[in-house]
Amino acid sequence: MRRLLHTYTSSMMSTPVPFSDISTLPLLYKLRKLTPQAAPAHPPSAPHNAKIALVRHDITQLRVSAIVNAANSSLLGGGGVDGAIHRAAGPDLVKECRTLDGCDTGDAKITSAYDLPCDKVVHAVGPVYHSDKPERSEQLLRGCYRKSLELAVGNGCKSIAFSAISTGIYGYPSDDAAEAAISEVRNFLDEGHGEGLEAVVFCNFLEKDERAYQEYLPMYFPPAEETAMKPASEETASEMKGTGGESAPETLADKLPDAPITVPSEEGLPDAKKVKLDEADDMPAASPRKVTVEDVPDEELKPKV
Ligand code: AR6
Repeated sequence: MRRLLHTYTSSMMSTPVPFSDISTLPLLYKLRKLTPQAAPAHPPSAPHNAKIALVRHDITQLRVSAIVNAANSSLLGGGGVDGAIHRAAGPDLVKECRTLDGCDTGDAKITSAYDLPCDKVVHAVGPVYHSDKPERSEQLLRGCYRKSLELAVGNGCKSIAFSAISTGIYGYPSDDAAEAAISEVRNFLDEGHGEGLEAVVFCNFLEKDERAYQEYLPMYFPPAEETAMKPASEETASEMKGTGGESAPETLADKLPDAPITVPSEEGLPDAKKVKLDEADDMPAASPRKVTVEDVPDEELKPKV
C-alpha cells in the first residue's frame, strides 16, 4: 500500500487551501502524526479536538475566515510573514493599516484581507523575546493569541489560522512559543468563548516550529477516544486498503483505528501492525504539506465485484 500521505508540490502553492483540506487533531492522531503524552496537562475534549488543526504551509494561501499576521507595532508591513501577507493582499492593505494608528505589543487589530483568499487579517504584535524576562515575553505573546481570538469571534469569523508569532525575527524559542500559543487557545475554548469558532489552525512554515506544535498539542489537546490498539485483523487491513466495497478517500480516515490515550507501545503487536507504525514514522518532512488519505491508488478504492 502506498503511503497515506499527500504532499503539496510547489505548483500547488498558489492554490488556496480550504479548511476542509487541513488535518484536524483526530486525523493526526489516527495517522500517528501526533503521539499521545503519558501525563497530559488537560483532560481530553472531543469538541475541542475537532476544531484544532495543524498545517505547514504558506499562510497567505489558506482560505479561512481570518489569518493572523506577526506584525510590528507600526502595522505598516515588514519582513517575514508580515511581508508575505502584505504582498499577497496588495496595496490596499497598508492603506487600511495606516488608519489604525499602530498597535501595542501583546495586542492585535483586524482589517479586511483584500486580494488574499481569507476574509480578514488580524495583525498581532508579538514581543521581541527577552531571555532575561521570559515571563513578560510569555504574557505578551499570550495577549496576542487571546486578542486575536476575541477579534475573530467578535467579527463573526468561523475559522482562524495563526502564524507562529514572534518565532522568526523576534527570536522567541519555538518550544516556548508553541506551548504558550496552544495553552492560551485551550484556555479560551475552556472558558466557553469559542462557541462560534469552528476551526483554529496553527500554521507553521519551518520544521522547527511544526515539531514544537507536534510536541505540545498532545499535552493540551490529548486524544479524546480511549480505544485499545487492536492488532490489525484481516478485515481491518482490507478496509484500510479500500477494498471493503464502499470505501471512498474521505471515509478511509474513519476506518483507521482510533489513537490510544496512553503512549503507544509496539510490544505484543503482531509484525503486520509494527510495519504500519513504522510507515507512519517514515512520513517525509517535506514542506509545505497536508496529511490526508487521498494518496491511495485509484484501483484500491474501486469496489471489488
Ligand atoms: N506563512 C506562514 N508562516 C510564515 C510565513 C508564511 N508565508 N513566512 C514566515 N513565516 P516572522 P516575528 C513564519 O519573522 O518573529 C516582521 O518584519 C516564520 O517561519 O515573520 O513575529 C514584522 O514586521 C515564523 O515561524 O515574525 C516584525 O517587524 C513566523 O512566521 C517582525 O518581523 C513568524 O516569523 C516580527 O517578527
